Amino acid sequence: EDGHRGWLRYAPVPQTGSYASFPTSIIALNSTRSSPVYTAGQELQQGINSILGKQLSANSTSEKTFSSIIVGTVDAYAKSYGEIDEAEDLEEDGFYLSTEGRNVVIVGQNERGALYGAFEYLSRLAQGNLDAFSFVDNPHAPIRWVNQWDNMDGSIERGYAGPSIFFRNGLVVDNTTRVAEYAKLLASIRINGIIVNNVNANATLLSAQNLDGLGRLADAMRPYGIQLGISLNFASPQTFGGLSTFDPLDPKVDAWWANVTNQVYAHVPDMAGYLVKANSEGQPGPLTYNRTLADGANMFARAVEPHGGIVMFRAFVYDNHINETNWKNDRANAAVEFFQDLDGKFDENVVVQIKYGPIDFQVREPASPLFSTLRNTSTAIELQITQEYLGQQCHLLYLGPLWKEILEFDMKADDRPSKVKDIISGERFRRPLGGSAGVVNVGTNTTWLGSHLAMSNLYAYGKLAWDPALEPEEVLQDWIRLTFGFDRQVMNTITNMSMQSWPAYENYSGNLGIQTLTDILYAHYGPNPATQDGNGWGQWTRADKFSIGMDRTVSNGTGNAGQYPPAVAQQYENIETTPDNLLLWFHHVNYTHPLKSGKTVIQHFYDAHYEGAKTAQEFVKQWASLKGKVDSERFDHVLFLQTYQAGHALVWRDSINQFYYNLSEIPDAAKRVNNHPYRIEAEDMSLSGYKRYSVNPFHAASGYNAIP
Ligand code: BDP
Repeated sequence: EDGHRGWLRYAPVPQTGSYASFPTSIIALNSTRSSPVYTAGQELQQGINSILGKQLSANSTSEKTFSSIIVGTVDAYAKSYGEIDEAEDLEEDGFYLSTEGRNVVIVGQNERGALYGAFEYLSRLAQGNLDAFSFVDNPHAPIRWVNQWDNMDGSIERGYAGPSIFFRNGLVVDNTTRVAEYAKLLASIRINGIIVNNVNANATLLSAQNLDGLGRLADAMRPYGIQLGISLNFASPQTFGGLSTFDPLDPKVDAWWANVTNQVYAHVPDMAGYLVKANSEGQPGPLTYNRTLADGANMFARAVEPHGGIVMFRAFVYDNHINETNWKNDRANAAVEFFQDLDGKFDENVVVQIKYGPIDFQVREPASPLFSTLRNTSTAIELQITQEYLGQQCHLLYLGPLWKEILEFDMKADDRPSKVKDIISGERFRRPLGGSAGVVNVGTNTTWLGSHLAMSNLYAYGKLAWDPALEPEEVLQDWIRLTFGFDRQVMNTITNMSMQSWPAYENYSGNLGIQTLTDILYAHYGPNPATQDGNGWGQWTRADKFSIGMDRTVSNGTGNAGQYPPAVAQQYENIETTPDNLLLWFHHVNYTHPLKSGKTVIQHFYDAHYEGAKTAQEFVKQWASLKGKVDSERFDHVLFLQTYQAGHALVWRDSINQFYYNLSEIPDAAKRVNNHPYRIEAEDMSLSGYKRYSVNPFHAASGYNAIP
């Protein structure tokens, strides 16, 4: 159990009588090799053999045996067996699944839908569900993509599971076995597109050799209905193409991109489209030539339009050298400031891809106000499966509940229900396109993400992209059954640990909306609140001796609260109606400010850090109780990570508490902070073979020293 099959383990299930009348053959209608329907047939055959130990014959003709599993598109089904009523309700990528008659019928609106239906059926079998059911399932949104931040040299930006499965030494890899396996996992959670290279893109991806390579990647993923797309570097016409400019309104530049795009499509005829990060964090973009971001996006849109492609244009545009001395400056305002005047100016095949919060994947952020600003532009939400600021897969953090909260948030645009999930689906503002992009960053590690338990996040991402109405806990439990089997204690324990994991991490990292308080300058990992302020990145806390928090009100602060529709703006403007967990996101208050709970801000900090770290200690015991119930390979791996997390949670607790104690000099009512009665400093022991060194940042170690 090295994790490489993820949740598609197809472990044998305890069988009951109802398995006796199981179908004896699989018919994959009109399938040609490497088509998704063919894949569906193969997958059903292998999966059923593995789950039920039944060897079914598989063929592509319509001749039924007494009882068959029939999988195909709605058109293929109608030709062989006649129309089915439910077909009328099918939308793009949707499927109809019925086990009610003698046959199992799996019909997709298209081939991809048929494959999704097959995976759904297998998922139910693997969870021991043999009920008779019949239903139509359609996606909430058409775009359900993942992004990989893989570099051409094989490294992965913010990837925590080894090098890239796509690139090595500047080139696309030759062996695409892992690529196909990844595509299979993605298809099983109904993902339909993937951007394979980093948003900080390298133009050498466009070399002739790499275009061949892209063709190879697309071929490996096409049988799973996953369309390939790529990130582009805006300056490519100049840096790679040898032109003197990359001005998006220069006809030479336009022609250059049209030509490159034609070449890309010659290798990947069904390419999904482009992803573009422009004028952000040092990346080139149209602003260099005083052109708008829409001018830039539309240039790519024109190039892909004849091929049916789309452009995902990122809203993550901000100045990373903002002047902190100006009280009114605020990075959280950037996206709306850059995009508000461009609404309606993007071509129809452009989708603006918006990170869930206004800053950057922090442990707690409000939903980005840009979701309600853009009414005449298609939008998608960007989520992060890779835990960049959230413990980098060394800390357990099940993200389903965080995403759910954002997706269900009501922006109240024009005082009408306007949940984020219905904005990004295109429904609320009647847009033709929309959906989600999840930054995954799997690597060559057999666990894909570097941690077995972190895979629940990838699973939940796909499930919520398809249907945001799902409950994250139920999604988690499906994943647990598929990944670890049916034992009740295993189920309860992993459920408890996962559901407590976001609150725990928030408790021992950054509370009350102050952001995660990791090191900001590079690693984004351990505690380092001192790096938040005093630089141009704009993830400021404005903490001083007496007070803390960003005043984002319209009346006294940066005006950010005013970027939301009036009903939400009023809620955040007013300190009384701002929820405590976003208090310091929107307001600057004294450490002694009382919260709704009655505690002061500083005492809440102290207490929460103790509580969060305590929960992380309990995870170790909870996991250890599963010894013998989980195979030893995964048991040991998870135990190692949980033990590590328990230790690191203490580092977090004490660093953050000490930092704010030093700053405020307000004692902890429970007399724990700055006073550790039970602690024995390693540097006070007699050391043999160990050296002492001073730790930077100093507050990450008690006594400022570590003994490695
Ligand atoms: C930040 C990451 C950086 C990414 C950037 C982005 O630290 O590595 O390039 O986001 O999303 O969170 O473009």
